[in-house]
Amino acid sequence: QLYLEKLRQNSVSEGQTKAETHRLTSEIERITMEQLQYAQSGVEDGVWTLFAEDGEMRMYKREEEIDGLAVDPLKAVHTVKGVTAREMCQHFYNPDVRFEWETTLEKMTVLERLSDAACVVLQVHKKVWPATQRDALFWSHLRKVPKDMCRDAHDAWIVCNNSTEHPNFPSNNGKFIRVGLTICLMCQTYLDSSEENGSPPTRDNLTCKITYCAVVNPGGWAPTSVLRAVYKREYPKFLKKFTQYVFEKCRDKPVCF
Ligand code: 6CM
Repeated sequence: QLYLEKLRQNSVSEGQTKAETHRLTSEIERITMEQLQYAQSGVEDGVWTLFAEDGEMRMYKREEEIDGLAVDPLKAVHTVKGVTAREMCQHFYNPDVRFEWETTLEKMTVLERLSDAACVVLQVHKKVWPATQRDALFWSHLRKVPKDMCRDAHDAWIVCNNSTEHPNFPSNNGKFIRVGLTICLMCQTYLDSSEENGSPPTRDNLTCKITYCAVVNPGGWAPTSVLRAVYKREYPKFLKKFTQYVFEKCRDKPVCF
């Protein structure tokens, strides 16, 4: 409760998002905080297996099954220079730009705008042979991380996406199988020594540390080998493409903290 109060005060005093309440407020607060702690915990415990590496990017997974379906948790870390945590997270959250970087999508509908930093989205993903096509219905929330939870970073932001239900769009209605998901993108901005010199930071002085966590339940039959092959190909492709997209989009714009 204390923590939730701190978050509300933080978002109001920062002047970014109004502390509006709506039917999903408490669920969103709880799961976003859980995801923040999960994202901040390390991958050095011997439980995670490195499966992809490219430059600064590292992707880890844990192989897990529920009722014979692979639900492998994924955790990825990456470092990108020249962008802030806020810029990264805003582009991940904003449904209006999703088709500019998300390559697995066929259709996306914003079902509800709960506040200026929370919405409910229905997505239809491209079909992967030989499995039934999937859809996903989830709330999405963008949030600045309270200063005392940023550790050594200048600032930190998080986006959390989590499955939900909507009476007008029931799951598994014939055409698609609904996936279940809990996904977060947590980004931290680091400044180099320019701050100490007293000059305002430029893009050359910024580094963004990115942590992406995903647990996706395929929701119904999908061959495990195909699923793992799809994830092995798609997650690195997504993170590289998305971070490059944000870098390009922001490079000629004023820095946004
Ligand atoms: O996080 C990512 N994208 C966000 C915005 O779209 C959002 C995405 C959620 C959907 C993730 C589920 C994708 C399922 C794709 C179909 C699976 C096929 C199963 C059949 C295989 C035999 O959080 C980036 C998501 C990158 C996904 C690889």
